[in-house]
Amino acid sequence: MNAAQRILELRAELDLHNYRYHVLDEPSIPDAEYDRLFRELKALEAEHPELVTPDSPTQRVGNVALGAFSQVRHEVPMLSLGNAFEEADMHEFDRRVTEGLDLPVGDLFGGGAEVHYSCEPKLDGLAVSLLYQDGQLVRGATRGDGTTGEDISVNVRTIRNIPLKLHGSGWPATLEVRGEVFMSKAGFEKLNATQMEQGAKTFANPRNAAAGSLRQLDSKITASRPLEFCCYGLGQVSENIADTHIGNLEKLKTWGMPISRELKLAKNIGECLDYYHDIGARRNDLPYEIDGVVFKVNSLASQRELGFRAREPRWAIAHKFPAMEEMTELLDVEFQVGRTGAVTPVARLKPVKVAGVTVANATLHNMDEVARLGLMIGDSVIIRRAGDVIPQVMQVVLERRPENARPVHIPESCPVCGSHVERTQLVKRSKGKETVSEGAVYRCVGRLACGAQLKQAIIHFVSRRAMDIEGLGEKSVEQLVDEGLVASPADLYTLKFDDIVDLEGFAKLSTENLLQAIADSKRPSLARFIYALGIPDVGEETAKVLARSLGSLARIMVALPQVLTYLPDVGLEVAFEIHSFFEDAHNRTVIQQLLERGLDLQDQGDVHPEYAASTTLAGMIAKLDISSVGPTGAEKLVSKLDSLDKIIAADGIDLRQALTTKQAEAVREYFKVPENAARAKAVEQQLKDFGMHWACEKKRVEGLPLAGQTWVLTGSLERMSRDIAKDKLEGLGAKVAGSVSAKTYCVVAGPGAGSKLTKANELGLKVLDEDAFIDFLAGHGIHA
Ligand code: I6G
Repeated sequence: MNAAQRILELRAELDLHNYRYHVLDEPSIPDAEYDRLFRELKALEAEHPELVTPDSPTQRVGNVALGAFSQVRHEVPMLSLGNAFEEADMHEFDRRVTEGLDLPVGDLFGGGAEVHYSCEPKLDGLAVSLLYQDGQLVRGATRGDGTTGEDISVNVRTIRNIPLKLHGSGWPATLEVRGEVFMSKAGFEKLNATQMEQGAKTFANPRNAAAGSLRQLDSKITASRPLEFCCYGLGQVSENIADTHIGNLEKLKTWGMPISRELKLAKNIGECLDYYHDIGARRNDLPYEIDGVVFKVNSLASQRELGFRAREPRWAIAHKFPAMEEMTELLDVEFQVGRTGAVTPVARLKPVKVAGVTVANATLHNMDEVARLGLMIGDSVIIRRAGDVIPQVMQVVLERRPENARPVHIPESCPVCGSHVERTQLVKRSKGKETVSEGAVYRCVGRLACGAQLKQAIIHFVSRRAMDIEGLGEKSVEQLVDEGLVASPADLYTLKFDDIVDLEGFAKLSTENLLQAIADSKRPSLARFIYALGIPDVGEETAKVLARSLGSLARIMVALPQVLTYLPDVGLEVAFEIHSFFEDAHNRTVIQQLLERGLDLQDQGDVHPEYAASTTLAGMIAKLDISSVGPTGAEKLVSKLDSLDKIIAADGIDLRQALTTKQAEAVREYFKVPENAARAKAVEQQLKDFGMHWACEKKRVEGLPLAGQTWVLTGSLERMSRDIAKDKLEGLGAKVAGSVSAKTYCVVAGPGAGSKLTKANELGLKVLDEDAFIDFLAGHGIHA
C-alpha cells in the first residue's frame, strides 16, 4: 500500500472512530490506539504535505490567527424561541398549536387528534450554523443578530465532534445544520483548573467558557478548549430530508452529526410535561448544563402550516428551568473556623431564590478568591447554585458598586477563640533551595484550644470512616465541648455515665450504647487511627499508604519529610504537614493519652518491602533537587560513588568522573552547605533505623520480578504520575531509563508519546498503553 492509500485508510478509520465515540457513544478502540493511528497519519502527512486535505482529522489543530471575524449573512434567519416558565404556559402553547392546525375534529366526547412533539434539552451554549456543500464543511458562523453573524469557520473546524465531511451519502448538496456549541461540566472544570494554574483568567460558567473559547481570533486557542457541538435543526437546504423533525435529526446522525442523546417523541402535551420533569430531575447529573427543554411540533408539514410570529416559530417553545444564577447583595463577610484551623470567609447575602431554593450564604473559599473576585461588602454579586454544591459567588457587578462599599479584611484574631490568625506559608524546594511564599489559607493558631477546631476535630475523630463511634452526633459533641467535658479526643475515653446521661437527647439506654461504642472503638486499624487524627491534607488514602508502608505509629511519628516523600502520592508539602503535626507537643500529648487510655492499634508491623525497595540512594539524590541533577544524573553519580559519605566527601575531580562539570559543581555546592549534608545524613540514618538502607539495595533487586529489565516511560500518564509509575517499576526491580535502545525491555506509552514510541516500534519492542500497564502492575499485586 502506498502512502496516499494508507492516508485515506487512516482518515476513514479515524473518522469512523470519531463518529462511534462522539455521536454513537460506543467507542470501539482504546484512546491509545486512536492516538497511535492519529500519529501515524500525522507522520505520513508530514512526509507528504501535498496529500494534506482540509477534511483530514489532523487539520483540527487551529493554525490561523485572524485580525477580525468577517460577517456572514444567514440566508434563512436564525430565530429565537418563545419561552414557557409555568405549566400553564405550556398548555397555552399546545392550545395555540392545536388551533392553528387543521386537525381532524374530535368525536362526541371531545377527544380530537393530539399533536406530536419532539423533546430535546436546551443546552446552555451558543447557537451556530454549519454549512456543508457536497458533504464538505465549508463555513461555520455565529448566530449574531439572527440575520448577520460572524464567520468562525476556522474555529468550528477545531471542534472534535463536528464532522469535517459528512459520512455516507444522500445528503443535500447544500445543507446548513444548526445547533449549540457548548462545554461539558467536566471540560469546564478542567479548563478553569488549567487557567488557574497558569495564572490566566478563569470563567464564571461553562457558557462563558464556551463563548470565550469560540470567539478566539487565534484558532489554536479554540483547538485547546474542550468544546462540543450538538445539532438541533436545519437552516438552508437544497432538498428536503424527512417529513418530521426527529426524522431529520436521525438522518443527520447517520451522516456523522452529533444530536442529543435525550431526543424523544412526546405524543401529547402531557408527555412533554413528563419529559420536562424527568430531565429536570436529572439536570444535575447530565454532563452538560441546560437551562430548559425545547419542544417542537414534530411534523414538518404542520410546522410550515403554523409558520412564524415576529422572530419566533409558532411550532416550538423553550420550557425553562429555574435559573441557576441570580443577582443579590453582599451584606457582610464572616469568617468560619474549620477543623484544621483554616479561617474561611463566608458571604452573607440578602436572601434570594436560586433554582427554587432560598440562598442566604455562599462560600468564598479563601482570601485569594475574595481578591480574585475584587469583592467589597455592599457589592451586587452574581451567585450560582449548581446541584447540591454550596452556592458560589461568581462575579461582582461593578457597575452597581455603591459608594459606601467596604473592603473585606481577614481578622487578626480568631472569631471563636481570639488566638492569633496567621497566613499559611508554602515551602517549595527547587534546585536545592527552599523558597517560602504566602499561601491562600489563613489559620487560627489556637489548635485544640480553639472551640471551633476542637469540635470539628472531635466530629472528624468519631466519624464513621475514622474511629466509627456511633451515637455521637454534632450536637452532642458541641455539648460535650461547651460543658468542658471534652478538651481533646483522648477525653472521650474518660467519659462516665453521669457525664453523658444529662446531655440533651440522651437517656439511660443511649448513654450505655454510646459508652459501649467508645469502648468498642479502642482497637482501630493503624490507617483508621492516622486518618482520625485529622492531619491537614491526610485523607483516607494517604493514611492507608502511611500505615501500609511504614507499618507502625512510632515510625510514622518520627518520619522525616524527605523519608515520607518516598511514599506514593506524598509530595513535600504533605510530608511537611505530617511531620509538623507529629512534632507538635500538644498532638504528641493527646496521642500519648490515647495510648494510656487503652487505645490498642491493630496491624502494626515492619516497613513494607515495596516501600523499602523504593528508597534508593540515587532516588534520594534525585529528590534533593540539586540544580541540573535529575534521576539520570543521580544514577550516574551513584554508579561511581556508591555511598552518601563518599558523595558528600567527593571533590570536583571525583564527581566529574560521573557527571558533567556543571552537575559536579552543583553537587559540590549543595553538600558544602552543612545543613544540606546533615539533612541527607539524617535521612540515611532514619532509613537504617527503619531497617531499610540502600546499602542492601542490589541484593533486594536481584530477587525482584523485573530485575535486569530496563523500562522507559513516555507520553503523559493519566491514572498515575510518571514518578509513581517509576517508583512502582523500581519497586519490582526494574531499571527505568530515559531513552529507548535495543536494550530496553518495555516502553509504557501514554497519550502524546512521540519519538520514543516511534523508535520502540521500529525496534519491535514491547509497548504497553497506560491501561495495559496498570493491569500489568495489578498482576504483580501493585495497585494504582
Ligand atoms: O436555542 C435553541 C436551542 C435548542 C433553539 C432550538 C433548540 O432546539 C433543541 N431550536 C430552534 C428552532 C431555535 N433555537 C431557533
